[in-house]
Amino acid sequence: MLTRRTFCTAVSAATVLPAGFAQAKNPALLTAQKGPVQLAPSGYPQTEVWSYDGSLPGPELRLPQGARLTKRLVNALDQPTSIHWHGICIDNAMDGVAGLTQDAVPPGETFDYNFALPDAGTYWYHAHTNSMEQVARGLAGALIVDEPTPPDVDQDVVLMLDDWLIDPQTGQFFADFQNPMMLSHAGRMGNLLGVNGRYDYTLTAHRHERLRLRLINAANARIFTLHAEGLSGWVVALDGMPLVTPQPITDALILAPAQRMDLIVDVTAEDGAAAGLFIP
Ligand SMILES: [Cu+2]
Repeated sequence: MLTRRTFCTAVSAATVLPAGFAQAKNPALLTAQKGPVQLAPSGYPQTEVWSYDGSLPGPELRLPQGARLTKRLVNALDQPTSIHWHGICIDNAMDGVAGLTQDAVPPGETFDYNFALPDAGTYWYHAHTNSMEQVARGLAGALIVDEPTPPDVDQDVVLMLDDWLIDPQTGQFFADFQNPMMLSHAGRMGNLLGVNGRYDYTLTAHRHERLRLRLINAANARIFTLHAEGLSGWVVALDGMPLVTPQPITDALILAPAQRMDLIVDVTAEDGAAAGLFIP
């Protein structure tokens, strides 16, 4: 149905695509809600997604190391939900696993998350109630904790990889989230791949710029294999943990579901040439 290219950094003087998503109204709140977004290419119907604050992925939360994250989850869905803060060393009561560390938040109710962020790195947050469906419908976002002195780069960009299983006729998610055939094989694989909620995500960068790319695999089941082209650099962190010795990028980059990988890369492509991370 769609392009196999996940994203590219266009080194030509292209314009960055408009986000086109609503912004959070109240920064103290994180509202799980339903709403339409244009996930598939124009010409296809909009998709009714479940998201935080109406954007897919949810708002990028970025705080300094040592800060506290305080968010009131507002459940505007019509089923219970909760938020798990993936990879953070956290008070257990804040971990968001419904039935284990808290009760799921019923529709129309709220839950106050309030916890310290002891470690810098690339994390993410996602629903942890009926996760197979809620995460697949879009309830996820990036959580970035900045070092006191971050590496010197020209751009620091989150790239949230995902796939969605959408009926091209209706634009809606195929609703059999517990499909036995999928569960007993490789899991629920989408037919539409995207980055930061877009099937055609591009990032504008120029030759010799140094980029920190924070990859997050938000897909339920897909393992992403990416090849760097027109970029050279290192893997510098995995799952929020800085590597003692950065690893030069020589082979394919492989990200399992929920895995995170920080790259620092220099754009080596000539001006006007395409560069990026591609699925072979
Ligand atoms: Cu998780």
